[in-house]
Amino acid sequence: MKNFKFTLTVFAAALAAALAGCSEEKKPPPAPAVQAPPPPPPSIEIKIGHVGPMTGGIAHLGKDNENGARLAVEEANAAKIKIDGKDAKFTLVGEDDQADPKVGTTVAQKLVDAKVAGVVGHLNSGTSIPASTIYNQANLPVISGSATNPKLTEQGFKNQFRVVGRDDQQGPAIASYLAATAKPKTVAIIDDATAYGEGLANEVEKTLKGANIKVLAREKGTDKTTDWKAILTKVKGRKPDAIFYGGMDATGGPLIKQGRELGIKAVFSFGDGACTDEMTKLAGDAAEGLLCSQAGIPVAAADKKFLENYKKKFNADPILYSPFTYDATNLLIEAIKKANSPDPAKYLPELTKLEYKGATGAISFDEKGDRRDAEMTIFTMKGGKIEPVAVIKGGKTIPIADFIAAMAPPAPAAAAPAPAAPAAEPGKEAPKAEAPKADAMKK
Ligand code: ABU
Repeated sequence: MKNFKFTLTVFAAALAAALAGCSEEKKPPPAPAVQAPPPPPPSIEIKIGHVGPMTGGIAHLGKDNENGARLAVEEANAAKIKIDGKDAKFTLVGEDDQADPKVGTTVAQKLVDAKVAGVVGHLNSGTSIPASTIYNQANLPVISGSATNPKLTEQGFKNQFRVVGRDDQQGPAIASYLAATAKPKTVAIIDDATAYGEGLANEVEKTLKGANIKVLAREKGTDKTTDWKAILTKVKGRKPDAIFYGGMDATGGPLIKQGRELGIKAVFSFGDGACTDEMTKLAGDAAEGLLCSQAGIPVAAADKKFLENYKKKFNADPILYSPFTYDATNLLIEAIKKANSPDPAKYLPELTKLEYKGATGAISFDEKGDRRDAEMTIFTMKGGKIEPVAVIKGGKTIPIADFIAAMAPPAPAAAAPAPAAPAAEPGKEAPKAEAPKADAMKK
């Protein structure tokens, strides 16, 4: 019995040990140590300011300018640029200056306080000039894609640039073309009393007088005038052969419409601010035959990729100066890349010496901050569309088809016969007028 008990005890102990062993084997393996996710790569936010009128009569132009800047910022983010070893995240800080000089200075200060790295704008000369003092005090680089009054870059500010031409180029260009094509004996000049409208009208007057054309007494409205009948009635009585208006499309449209309604037969001509297809919406058939100018290449001659991407993103075609604000934004980004820093003190020296191939052609700045060798384009309104006729560059007048062909990239070497130039406006007639004289180009 004793032996049996002993045997049973030994058996129970062995069984317990075996069971214990079994249960140890079935235990799940120890959980691996939880690993912390890798830290996100260091990033840097770089703010770019854009200013223009987002409300009021020329909000369509302000929005067009802002779209150009926005497209450039989005493309830069997609390109995953690194600045100082960090992922650069560009953001566009948009402001509305309402095309009002006072509001312009207020929003300029707002952008300085927001610590933007640079500014694209303003659209108007009348806002750009007073705002430039604020940007200059903050040593903040600013590039306008549309302001054409010479004073902007005549103040000796090292931080101020523009990527369009100046009105002391544009005035002689449109006045010479008007003189050559319409051959007027007398011209009436009206302006909107803004820095741009009045300044451009003065340049036109100088050139016409230089060509021995009689310039009649100046008439003035404002940048909000839409009822021009009293002024036009006075002008009609003076029987001008041509009328030049210095102002924007929102006021130029009613002006030409009411002029025709009053029976004025004179040739109308406008500057860049009123050289848009908007004229058709505002004036209808009355705008046919309008002569006008832009202080740069025509939109149709801008880089094809830019035109496609703009259309894709905004479901609309660029109106006037968005290819230029696109380039202005890219110039800021390029200089930041070259300096490897968004600090204006570090990248401003890079900006001044950039040689950049933009959507509007080759860009570099002279010592004043003006675009070197800026083009001027002459347009006529035909069938409800403003159509480029000729580009004036370096004192030479180039028929538009030749200019667009020269802008197009060369055909690949192995390609079959080169396709016709990607003409925005194929088969356009070369200008029949004699070319404006090279010496009419002041700058
Ligand atoms: N250059 C046309 C419109 C902008 C400006 O005021 O200069």
